Amino acid sequence: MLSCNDFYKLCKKYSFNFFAGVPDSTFKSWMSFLEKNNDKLTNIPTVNECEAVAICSGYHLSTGKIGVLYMQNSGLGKTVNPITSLCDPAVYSIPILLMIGWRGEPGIKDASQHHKMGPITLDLLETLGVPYEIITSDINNLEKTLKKAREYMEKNKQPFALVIRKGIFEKLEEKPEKQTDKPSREEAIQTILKILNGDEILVSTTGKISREIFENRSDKKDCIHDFYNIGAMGCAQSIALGIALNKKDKKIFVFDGDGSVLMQMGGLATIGHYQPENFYHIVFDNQAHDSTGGQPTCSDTVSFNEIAKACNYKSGQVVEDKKLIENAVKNMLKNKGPSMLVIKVKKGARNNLGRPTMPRKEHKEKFMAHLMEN
Ligand SMILES: Cc1ncc(C[n+]2csc(CCOP(=O)(O)OP(=O)(O)O)c2C)c(N)n1
Repeated sequence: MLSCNDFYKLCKKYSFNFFAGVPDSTFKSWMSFLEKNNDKLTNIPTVNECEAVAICSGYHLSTGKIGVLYMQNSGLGKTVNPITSLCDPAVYSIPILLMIGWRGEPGIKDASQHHKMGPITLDLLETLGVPYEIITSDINNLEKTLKKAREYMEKNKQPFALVIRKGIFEKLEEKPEKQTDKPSREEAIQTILKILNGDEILVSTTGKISREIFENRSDKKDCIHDFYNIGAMGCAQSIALGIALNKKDKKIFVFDGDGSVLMQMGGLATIGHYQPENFYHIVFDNQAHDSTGGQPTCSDTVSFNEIAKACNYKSGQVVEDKKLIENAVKNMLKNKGPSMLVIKVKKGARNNLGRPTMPRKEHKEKFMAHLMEN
């Protein structure tokens, strides 16, 4: 196991002091270490991975130093544009150390949304002309790699990647969450599901939100009203818009997270512009990327409901009190959408949370059949 402190010492030794990115569970412990040691290292959690490329570029432009961008390999897909059109030597030649969590590595069990990106990650880096090393828990190799990366980037002024295998970092003890009166995300979901009549269409975001919806559906077999957007983080709202515009006689709900909305916040403008009256956007705001280990988002300084209204949603409200959720949802349903309800929830989920069990494509076919026949 790689100790966070050893990794930290190497970062210091090779002058990697500035971090920005979107978390991945592959380096969950390193993320908590960064949070605790933010007086020693700078860490900027970003809303998406493209933003992190840009911030690291600005860091380089203003200091001549090299930043570290951490992300899951799904995020690498998003960064293809800024890597090729900003950092590539054909344009500005900007070095960044990419720290990539390798989900879906061939031969290692992982969820289906990683099955494509896992096996093509190294090929993608090769296509981009980004040299890489695969990082294991061997500290001596890591030191050699950081030295090599530093030398390569200084000489060539280009990105270099560390591909981080799953499970190499030591596990750190998790500190108990602060006591709060806020409901858990699952309690809030349960309250809403009880109010709905069962005919609404529900599109949910990446991570534990989708798992909690599935777990609280009494018919765990078909779930024909639900579309679980298990990958494509931030896209649930736009999938729902595509459905809402074409199924005007149905009420379309999005169950979203603060991290997910932030990742594609521009989508709110399209929703507001097209004014789907049957569109109900619920944001479970725990100020964290709970599904990858609870790393903070910047939502504590964001008013999603005000942003939604400024993007032409018909209404936007916030509830913090468990007892007010029911009324807020009922009120929302009395009026035409698009509307947003932000529910402040606490971090965390139960340990025995299951996952949707039906095969993805089969589930999609049933969902489509239901939508198209009704
Ligand atoms: C492009 C991309 N980057 C990162 C991830 C890893 N990831 C999966 S779920 C998640 C957190 C989602 O946070 P939020 O929407 O706030 O929901 P929560 O888990 O807090 O309920 C992250 C960062 C991903 N799936 N895709």
